[in-house]
Amino acid sequence: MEKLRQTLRVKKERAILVAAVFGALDGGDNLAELTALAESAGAVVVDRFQQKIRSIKSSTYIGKGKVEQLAGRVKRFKADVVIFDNDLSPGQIRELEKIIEVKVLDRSELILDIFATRAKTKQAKLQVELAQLEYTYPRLARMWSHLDSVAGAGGATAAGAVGGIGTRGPGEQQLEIDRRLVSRRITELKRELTIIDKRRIREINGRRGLFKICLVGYTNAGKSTLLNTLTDAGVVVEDRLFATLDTRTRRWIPAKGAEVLVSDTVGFIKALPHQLVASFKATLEEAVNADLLLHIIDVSNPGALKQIESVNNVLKEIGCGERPILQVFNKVDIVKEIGELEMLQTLFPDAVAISAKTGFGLQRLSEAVAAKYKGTELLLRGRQPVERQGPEFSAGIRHNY
Ligand SMILES: Nc1nc2c(ncn2[C@@H]2O[C@H](COP(=O)(O)OP(=O)(O)OP(=O)(O)O)[C@@H](O)[C@H]2O)c(=O)[nH]1
Ligand SMILES: [Mg+2]
Repeated sequence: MEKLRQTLRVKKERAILVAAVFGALDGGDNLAELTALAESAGAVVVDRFQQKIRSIKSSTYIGKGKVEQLAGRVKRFKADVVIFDNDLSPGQIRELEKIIEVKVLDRSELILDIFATRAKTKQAKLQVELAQLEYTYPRLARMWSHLDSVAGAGGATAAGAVGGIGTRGPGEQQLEIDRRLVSRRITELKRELTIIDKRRIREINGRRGLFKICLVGYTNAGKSTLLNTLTDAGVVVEDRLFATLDTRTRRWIPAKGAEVLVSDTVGFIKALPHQLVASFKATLEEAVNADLLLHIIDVSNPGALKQIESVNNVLKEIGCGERPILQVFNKVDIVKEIGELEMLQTLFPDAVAISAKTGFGLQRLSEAVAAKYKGTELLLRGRQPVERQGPEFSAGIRHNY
């Protein structure tokens, strides 16, 4: 099982990135994000290109001629892996690998790989493992053929058979054994996660009388930085994608007499694999239960508007499309295009502009949150009293299992 996971790793490998786009090329947005993803996974990007396509080729996604060009570039740049921005079917990956002769990964596999390297808590580890297994389950055949070629067919001949395509040798049996192992492990993971989820739900219920805020937003938008600035939380902040995979909750007093809980959680990205959204449901429960969502937007990023749309889509997917939400324009200290910021302001006139790093605008943010808090205070008083949980609670609630 561990071997299988390693085949999807991109650590310290020389990567060529490919983004196949329909219609007009987007000026490199797709490649910029894919580069950040590949580098977050530890790869070195040696070449990248966008390919305009009119239709998807069922066998190789992009046209055969282009695949051959790609194979040439792989040799020239001594690449170990080709990463597509698009999601590829197991069959397409198999065909591409045959021609290109190095490992081919798609965007979802890359994201899953980053999550796997970032997961620190027991819950996050289980959640990532579940998502990876569910994603890779239909791809097991491909991975075994890949492993066989890596091991010089040693895997297939170990039990005395001549390996190769179409032969019902031990390779095939191994695949069956693996399928069974994977499906057993998936059941096990789901059972373990259910136990952890129950504990989390008890905790969330225990905070019923408090006003809860959840920081949501695109990965790298500055959610953890904001939580740290507001509450001295000491959460790790990094200029890498998916720095945070678990939830931290801290107490914050935005105005006299107004005490709220703020939770920082996992960031979103365009086309987040569904398997990840599903297995991170419990971590995202914080957002579902929040009285107010603060949508943190990196307005220094030229793709901010598209990122807002992606976040809104994930919010809908996890069932909080209708929650009260306040847009927070972060990183205003490094905005270069004032025109774009003004355009965003016309679209979201209530948004509060801040810099989580310099502290700019935090007073206005506190006032805006306090106003929302006052609006629901009466409602909150009607809820059950809060269970105070001793010194651990005042030091901040951690969700590290
Ligand atoms: N200049 C500037 N940089 C910021 C600001 N807020 C955050 N950053 C930087 O942006 C990067 C990402 O910040 P994080 O707080 O880790 O972002 P996040 O939203 O928690 O990211 P994930 O956990 O990956 O979803 C770090 O390098 C921060 O120092 C800001 O207001 N101004
Ligand atoms: Mg974070």
